[in-house]
Amino acid sequence: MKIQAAVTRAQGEAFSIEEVTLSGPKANEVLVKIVATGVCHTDAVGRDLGVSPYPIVLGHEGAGVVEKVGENVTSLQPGDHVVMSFAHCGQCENCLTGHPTVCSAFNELNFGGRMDDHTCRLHQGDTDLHTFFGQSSFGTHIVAHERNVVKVDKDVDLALLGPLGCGIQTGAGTVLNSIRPAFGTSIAVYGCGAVGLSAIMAAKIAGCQQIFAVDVHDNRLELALELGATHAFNGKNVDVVKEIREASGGGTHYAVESTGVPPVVRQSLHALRPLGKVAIVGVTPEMNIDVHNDLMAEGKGMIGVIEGDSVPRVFIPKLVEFHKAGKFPFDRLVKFYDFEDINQAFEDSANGTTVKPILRL
Ligand code: CXF
Repeated sequence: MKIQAAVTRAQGEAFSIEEVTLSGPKANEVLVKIVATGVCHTDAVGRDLGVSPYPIVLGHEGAGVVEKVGENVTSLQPGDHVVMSFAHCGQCENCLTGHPTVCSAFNELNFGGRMDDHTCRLHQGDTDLHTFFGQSSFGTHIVAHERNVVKVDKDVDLALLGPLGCGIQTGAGTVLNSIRPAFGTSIAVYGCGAVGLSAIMAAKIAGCQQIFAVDVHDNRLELALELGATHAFNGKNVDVVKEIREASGGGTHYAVESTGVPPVVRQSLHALRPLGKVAIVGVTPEMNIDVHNDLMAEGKGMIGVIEGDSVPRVFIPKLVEFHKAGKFPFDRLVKFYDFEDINQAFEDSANGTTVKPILRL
């Protein structure tokens, strides 16, 4: 079928919305009409840094309605409201033990540019357009493997839900699936973008008593306080480590580092109390930080968490329930854009004016 999709033809090029051909669904795949899709920093990485082959259709926070199912699909049917998440093989030991975010084929399936049968579903003439995260949601329709398609409640505005497939599940899952803070403990969240703010809302759900928000933008810190942070520090104005150590009585029990900025990663470790644990979520450039004293003299821990260590088909419906109950108001992070304004949405995300852009298709 002919669809409209935002094509990235070469590294660093602006998106161009064009007619392309979509084939499939093959066996175990579904065809989804996209209603809306979130914009995530990783899409900008895909556009600018050549992590996946070009030409490509990016986008990995799609939400839409199932139009057609391929052979052998048993868990979905036409008309279902769905959110697409990351691709995973479903067969390796990590997938089978409930950790598909560290699937042994994660990089190949999400960044390799092809579906799991090594072919593409998007084409222009004789040219294959590569796939991103097994979905390529910057288009009016997509084909995805059944496994990374999550059925969601029809009672919620579907246009809001795409970011649950990546950015929001990353922040919330890091707290609720990975760190699992004990009731009444303290946590510091570095970076108040979509990931950090989702971590803050999740820390409130988990019953953290002190939730420290750190950012360099006052408007984001204000939003963090409205969403559950108990303290907010602007890293441009204060010594964050000193302030957090003082206010928490010697450092926090936990931290989530979502900036990927090496000096901030260092702060997140230093502002922990002995035995404290920091989850690294932000993607960093090459980074050298001396962790020996924190780890070996104070027993601190540092772990990397991908996609919130989530099982999307289990975790995303739970986040939707919390949202319906008013306990996970992630709609506060969102600004909607028309699909044609995709380049503007990326610009607003990069300069910090919009926390989570969502494109309406
Ligand atoms: C990504 C972050 C970098 C590692 C792979 C998963 N998540 C969302 O964009």
